[in-house]
Amino acid sequence: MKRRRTALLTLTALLGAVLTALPAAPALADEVEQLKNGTFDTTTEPWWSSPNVTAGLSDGQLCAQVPGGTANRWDASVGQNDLTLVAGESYRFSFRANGTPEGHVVRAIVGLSAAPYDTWFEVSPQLSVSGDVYSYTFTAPVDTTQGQVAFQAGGSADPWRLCVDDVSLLGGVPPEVYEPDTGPRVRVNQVAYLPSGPKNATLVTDATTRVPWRLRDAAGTTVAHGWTRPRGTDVSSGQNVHSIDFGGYRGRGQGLTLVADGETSRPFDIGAAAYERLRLDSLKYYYMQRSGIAIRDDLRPGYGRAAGHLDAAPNKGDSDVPCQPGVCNYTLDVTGGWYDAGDHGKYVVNGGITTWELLSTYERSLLARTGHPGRLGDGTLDLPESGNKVPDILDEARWELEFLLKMQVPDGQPLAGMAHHKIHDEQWTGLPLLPADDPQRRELHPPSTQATLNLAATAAQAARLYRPYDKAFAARALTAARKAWTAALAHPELYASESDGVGGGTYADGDATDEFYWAAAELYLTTGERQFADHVRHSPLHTADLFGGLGFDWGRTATAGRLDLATVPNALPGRDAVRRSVVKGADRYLATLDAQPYGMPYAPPGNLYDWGSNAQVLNNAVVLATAYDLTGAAKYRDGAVQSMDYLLGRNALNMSYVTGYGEAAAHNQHSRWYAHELDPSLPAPPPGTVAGGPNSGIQDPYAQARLQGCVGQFCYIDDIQSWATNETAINWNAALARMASFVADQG
Ligand code: 9MR
Repeated sequence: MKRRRTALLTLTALLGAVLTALPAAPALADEVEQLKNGTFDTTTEPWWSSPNVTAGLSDGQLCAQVPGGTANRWDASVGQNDLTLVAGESYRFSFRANGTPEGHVVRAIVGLSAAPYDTWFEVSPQLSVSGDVYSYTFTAPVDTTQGQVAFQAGGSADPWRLCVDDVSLLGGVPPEVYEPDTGPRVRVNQVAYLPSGPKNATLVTDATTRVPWRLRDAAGTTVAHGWTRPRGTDVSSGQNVHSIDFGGYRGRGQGLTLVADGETSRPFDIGAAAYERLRLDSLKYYYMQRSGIAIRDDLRPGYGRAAGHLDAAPNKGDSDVPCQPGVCNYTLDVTGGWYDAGDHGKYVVNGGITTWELLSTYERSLLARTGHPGRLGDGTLDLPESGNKVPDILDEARWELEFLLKMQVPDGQPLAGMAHHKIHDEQWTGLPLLPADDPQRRELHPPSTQATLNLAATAAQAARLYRPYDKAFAARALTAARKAWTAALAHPELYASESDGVGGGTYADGDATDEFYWAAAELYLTTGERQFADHVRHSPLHTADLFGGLGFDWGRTATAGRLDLATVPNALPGRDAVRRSVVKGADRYLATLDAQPYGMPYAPPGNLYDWGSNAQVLNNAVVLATAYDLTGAAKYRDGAVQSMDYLLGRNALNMSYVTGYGEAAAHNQHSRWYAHELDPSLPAPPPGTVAGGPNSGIQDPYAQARLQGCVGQFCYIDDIQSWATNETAINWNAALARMASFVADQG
């Protein structure tokens, strides 16, 4: 485009003048353009376009006539291949773009030009007719000579015209400096404190001696005051902090604020209502993760969608799924279940721990002194099954249980009774992509010991919990659990491969001792049989300390068994020691929580926050909550309740990690269908969705470009592209549901 080029030349001339007058800036010397012909002065070579797109020169720009009626963004594209990118080097990707008619979205990406088409950077601006200039910096995660820049314009019902100009990919630029907006320095639970519960906050300050604080009601009247407690440098954030304890205040109210050091916190309530809502929202999430069923818009306004992975094109469907080549000679109907996370995969290991945590949320409501089964009863979750006289939480968990049962290798086949580790797409897909639009072939992956024991554990647990509602299902579940247990004993070391991670996550785990312990515990609790009690008592994990810095999760499942042995009535010899071990673990987490100025029961070794750290914080809180259920001692209840403050805003980023809860809350979780950030016509994640949270590994390129060198709590970014820090996942929401339900019960 002529006019723009003149402007650009003028800027270069100016810069040149400045540069001759000043010592040369070294960063600029290395900046190298990677694209050929991004200005389209006389030709569009060497840019390509997909066959359904007519592209050509128009007014010094590249313009593309995009057909209507395609499903995905990448179904209609223009781009340039054969780019060389260097791992760790930062690039400025800039372009000018316009779209007619107004408001169409283009997905601009830098990625791999060949399968599996990894995307290293993407943006999806909504274009105007007059056009805008877009400019971004990202850091390449790999070395490649097969890089690609592409503008993907498909997915529109109607045809439209896309024009781009001044497309540039400049290498050797300084990496982007990312400064999170952390708002006021007084950090509170932005949702609610319980009237009779602990009330703590954290102040980020340079002050080294105590400063006064005031608690104000919504009208601005001071209702309590006191002094902060200086805590020095907080390891988890690297900040100098004070803590504030305003637990002496027991009034109720809405819109309170805490003022200290000249800063006013975000508003919060004192009351239990929000936790009653969160208990249900965090559970209502599962219906929207369901595969194989249309989501009814009347039940989830704004979230209705077509059924995913039944057999309607372009889905290949989950009703007749073959194995990966060479793995088996049969196909299985594995329809149903929940999508794991932001992807369309379904994994037995993660499905297992998730189902366990939902079922134990229900089981706790039956057994604990503060449990209220009615709050999880029939009609509470607005499900298609509501009204069937079965508690809704059991209806929801059954959707997954039926899928887990389908993943068992049929009789007569090699490895009969084992469970396939997972089923997912042959290749990774991009975002956004509604489940019903996924065109990939689906494959069963080899059975694993861990998947088999996840099936055994949850099916055994289901057998005791569904018996009052559906005897036949309970019996079927127990038969499958026994069969899985026997098969796992016969194949105790069949592990999923670390390298089987194309098209879905690996969920690889090199140790099944914990799954054996957990499955034996559940089988024992349901049947009371000696063989299972013996396995439990002889497991090295029975007396091991399970309550370390990291919380339990899909790969560390022994705690699930230990907690249930402690809480579900049983006659295991030595059961008192089991109960004491949980209380001892809780003492450890209380000590951690007290030592942390942000008050969470989580201090991972080396301050290295793990993938899904938010769920680990929550699961450590579950240990505290269980110690309260076992002992009735208020300190454990208060510790469990206080742990929620961290999730809901009392943290270094001053944000709630739960959508719809708190004034500044995460809302861009990585998901192929709650992809509002990429496509305004899609919904954002539903209320009550927890983000994975700070992850020191920052495995995704988006986080890598912005969070290099991040300290603990700062290893998080609320962007849909950060799948390592900001995904939604069924196991993480289960930990949230478990804790929301506990806290609501304390109100
Ligand atoms: O939560 C999982 C984390 O613990 C693993 O380290 C990681 C890599 O295997 O995978 C995470 O789980 C993802 C899964 O593999 C695929 N679906 C999305 C899950 C959440 O990110």
